[in-house]
Amino acid sequence: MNKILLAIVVAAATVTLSGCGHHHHAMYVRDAADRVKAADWSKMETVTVTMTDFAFNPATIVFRQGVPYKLVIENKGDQKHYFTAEGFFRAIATRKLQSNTDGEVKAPYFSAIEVYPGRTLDLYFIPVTKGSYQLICTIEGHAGMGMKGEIRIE
Ligand SMILES: [Cu+2]
Repeated sequence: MNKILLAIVVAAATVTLSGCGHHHHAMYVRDAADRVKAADWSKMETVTVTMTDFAFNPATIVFRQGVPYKLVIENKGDQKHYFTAEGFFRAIATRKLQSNTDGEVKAPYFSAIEVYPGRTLDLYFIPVTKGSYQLICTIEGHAGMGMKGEIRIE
């Protein structure tokens, strides 16, 4: 398990370094660790998004810039689903992704989060870059059946 977690962190760090010098939209929040450390997590707000077969509820999720959040991503469907939102993940300072039963992963950022049926994962983060970002489930056919949404940072 430790080796798997380490591989994820290393892969993420590698992409961060190779991203230097590219356009802003292709990059991630560079000072994420400092922002995470400086934030007052006692003021954290909790937002829940529920995945079903085949929708995100709510389909539009709004966060306020600078506020620490726990985003609870729960899968109440009968199938596994992906919370894929690359633009959003590039716009936030990620603290960690946590499972209430299995542990947590600390990484600079994620590009997609898969949640098994009946399970929940919590994403701890701070919104940094204002904008509107696409949210979809990347499993074939799911977005077409309605599994898409929007995440806004205001
Ligand atoms: Cu799906």
